[in-house]
Amino acid sequence: MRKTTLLFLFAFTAIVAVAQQKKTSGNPIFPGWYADPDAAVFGSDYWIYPTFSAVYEKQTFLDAFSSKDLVNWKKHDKVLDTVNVKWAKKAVWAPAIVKKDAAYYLFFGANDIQNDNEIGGIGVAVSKSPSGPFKDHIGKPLVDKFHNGAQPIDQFVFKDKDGQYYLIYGGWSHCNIAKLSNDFKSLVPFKDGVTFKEITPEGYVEGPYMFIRNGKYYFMWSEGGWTGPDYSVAYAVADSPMGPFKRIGKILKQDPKIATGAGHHSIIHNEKKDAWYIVYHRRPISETHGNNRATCIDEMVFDENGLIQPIVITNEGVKAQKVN
Ligand code: FUB
Repeated sequence: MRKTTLLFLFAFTAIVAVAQQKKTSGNPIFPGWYADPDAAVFGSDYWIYPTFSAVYEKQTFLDAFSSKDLVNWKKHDKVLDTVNVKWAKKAVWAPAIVKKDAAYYLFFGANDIQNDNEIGGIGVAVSKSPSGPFKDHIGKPLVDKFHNGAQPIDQFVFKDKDGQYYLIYGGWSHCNIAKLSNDFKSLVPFKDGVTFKEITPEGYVEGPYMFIRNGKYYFMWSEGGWTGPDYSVAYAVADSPMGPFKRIGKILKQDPKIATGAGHHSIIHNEKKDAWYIVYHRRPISETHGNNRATCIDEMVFDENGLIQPIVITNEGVKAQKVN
């Protein structure tokens, strides 16, 4: 065979390989150590806001990623930087994004406080664009103390059917729900005067997430230790965001042939196709270091009774899917 023919064949094979690769997202979906991914849909774009997974002292910013098809992702550097949040010094964790009216709000944990005497907790930053720059919304943490034993980290913002926004959060195996004020600058007590209501289900460790499907409230959380292989996700279903939440079972966990420590997730619902995706982090089988976590995506399927089927974690990820 002539050299030019060989070169042509080589180039053709490479092009076909790239084209085939592009048909699915692959897992991880973007390079780098990124954990605790919070996913959202804004207009015709998917967005993911993860934790930069590194030693606490280097966790002083948050990057974001956007995509039109779940396959090709664009990085947005430092959408939040602690330069714009005076009280946040380290351990900027587990972003939670929400769009309200004309603004984007990015909730985050910072400083990994161990007691009520330390400065830190859950903050909120605001921007006119999903790509930032996000600036501190209130100049101090929104939650800066332990309530009901919950470390103020791992926040999720949930919008109920009536338009009320709730902060659902908590580490150290306790989960609280609190009502957000309309301007997201404070928390509003419930009718009984209590501000923080504990909704911790059996097995809960951290990383709460909530969504509504067919009128039911699905509550999900992470179990196990985040630096180890047994990190995983379980869920419960209730008729109210306050629960009570009775644990149904685990739906995401390691597959030692693919990856370990699969947990701290969020959900994408493509309403047009009624397709559900779970976005989560996991540790490649070649890695054992706690921080070596990468962001992945797989399909989430319900059975006819509305129960979530165990997630099959893959190397392929998901097929291309536009928002509309
Ligand atoms: O990324 C730091 C911490 O690891 C998160 O806050 C936890 O949920 C765990 O994923």
